[in-house]
Amino acid sequence: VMSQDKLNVCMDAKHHKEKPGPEGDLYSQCAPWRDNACCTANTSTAAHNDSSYLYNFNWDHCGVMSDKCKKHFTQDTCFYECSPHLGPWIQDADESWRKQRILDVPLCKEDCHRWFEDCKDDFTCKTDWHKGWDWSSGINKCPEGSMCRKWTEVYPTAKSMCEQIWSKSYLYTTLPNTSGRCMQLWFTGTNPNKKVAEYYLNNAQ
Ligand code: FOL
Repeated sequence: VMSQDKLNVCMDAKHHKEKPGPEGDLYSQCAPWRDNACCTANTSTAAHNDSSYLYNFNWDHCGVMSDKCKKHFTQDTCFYECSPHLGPWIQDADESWRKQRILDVPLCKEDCHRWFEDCKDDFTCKTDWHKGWDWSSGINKCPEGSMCRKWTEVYPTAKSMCEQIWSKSYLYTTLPNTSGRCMQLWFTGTNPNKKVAEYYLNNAQ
């Protein structure tokens, strides 16, 4: 049935596989997705590299990003590239680099808050990291006229960061990991997000 499709799919985007499946050898922080993934092993390795071929994205656009902050961006990349349970939130996108995107994925409170806590001493020049960079050098630099500012000046709250950084990929929630009603970027063992996707599929938002 149609709703079964949505439980186990990959979005039509830049590096996603056509269909999810086992990979066996996903790298480091992407390893939790190895039993069923939308990313290849190569994508999982690239997810851990600075300015990788995935998007040539430069985390260090306002000085070197701290390791404790960067590990959350690596985890976000694993989640974005590897998750096979994003069906309820996949939308068509009008973008040059992907046909589909995710919108308003309900993120567990813990993941959003830890990400914000670990990044709040870093710096950035933009609120929406999807658009408006200077790509003239091949990697993104801060556009002319923008200034590097403290993280907390750009994002006053964890909510503002989680929702704005990837143009509403995530919806901030106050739901805890244990609720089964929010998606987790960080997990070990069985992927807890399958049941969450099932819930939202059967209880249309
Ligand atoms: N993580 C999550 N959770 N959601 C995402 O949508 C997501 N997307 C990326 C990485 N992690 C994600 C991909 N990031 C550009 C910038 C960032 C990016 C992909 C592409 C980029 O080329 N921006 C151009 C505009 C390109 C266009 O729209 O044609 C720019 O103006 O800076």
